[in-house]
Amino acid sequence: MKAQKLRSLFAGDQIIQIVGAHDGLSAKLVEEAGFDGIWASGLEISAVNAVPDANILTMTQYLQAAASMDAVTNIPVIADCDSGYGNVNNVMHLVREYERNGIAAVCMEDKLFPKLNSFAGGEQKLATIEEFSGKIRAAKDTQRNPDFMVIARIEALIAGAGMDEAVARAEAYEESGADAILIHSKKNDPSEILHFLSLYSNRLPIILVPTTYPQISASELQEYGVKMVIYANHGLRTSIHAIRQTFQQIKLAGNTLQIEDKIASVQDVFKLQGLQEMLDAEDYYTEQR
Ligand code: SPV
Ligand code: MG
Repeated sequence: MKAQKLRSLFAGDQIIQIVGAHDGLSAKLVEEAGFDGIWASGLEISAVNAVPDANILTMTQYLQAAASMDAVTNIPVIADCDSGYGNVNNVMHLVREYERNGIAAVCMEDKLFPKLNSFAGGEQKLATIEEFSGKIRAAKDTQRNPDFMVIARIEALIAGAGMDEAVARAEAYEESGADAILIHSKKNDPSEILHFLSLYSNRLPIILVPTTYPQISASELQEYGVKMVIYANHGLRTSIHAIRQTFQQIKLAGNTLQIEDKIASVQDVFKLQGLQEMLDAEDYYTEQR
């Protein structure tokens, strides 16, 4: 059902805007803010476990986080599946499991396992075009619901492999049956991405993650024909900042008086937990009938 919803967003004329989350609560906040979908971010999920974004966690842990997001929201979840957690066998397994858990789309990147976050420096090791194309074909052959989407993420620009390589990969992944292309860049302006867009003929929908080039707006990206934008980690970074400030203020003041009106109320927490709905259901089902 959510896969169908996501397909219909792709068929519409508006740019799709989704936001990163790492659990049920952060996913609910994405939905509450009115976004189109949720990005089950590998960076966020690993960060809230305080481990690097480098496949330290297992597929099951990433899947559980994504499934918790899906369980409490009505908008589609797109799961960041890194490089597919292994080889084509792992890819087939992940597609079965993510699809079975209600996830609308999976995104896989053309790096080797274990992957390293694209902004982490270090060596970004690319899979060969043939190897990654095999993963896309395996994923597409495994899915059961035709609406489920497989997004191919190109890391050639991140790895310094050049524009020609990035375009060649987009064409190869399109050929392999990918439903959309995510082209990633770590440049601090959109020039590299705009150059890519001018060379790739946009046959598949294009997805961007403008973390390092935040100056370009969604409406400008829409004019360039971009179909989806992912604000991948802004909730996580907000919460780190806010929690740190609150804790420092409590430590300094020796009480919580100054921060009480700056933080969410307990009633707000209850609302996000669906407390009233639970109590209403309890009354309804325990009434004498
Ligand atoms: C994530 O959110 O985990 C992503 C986006 O994959 S990035 O951190 O930019 O690689
Ligand atoms: Mg990631």
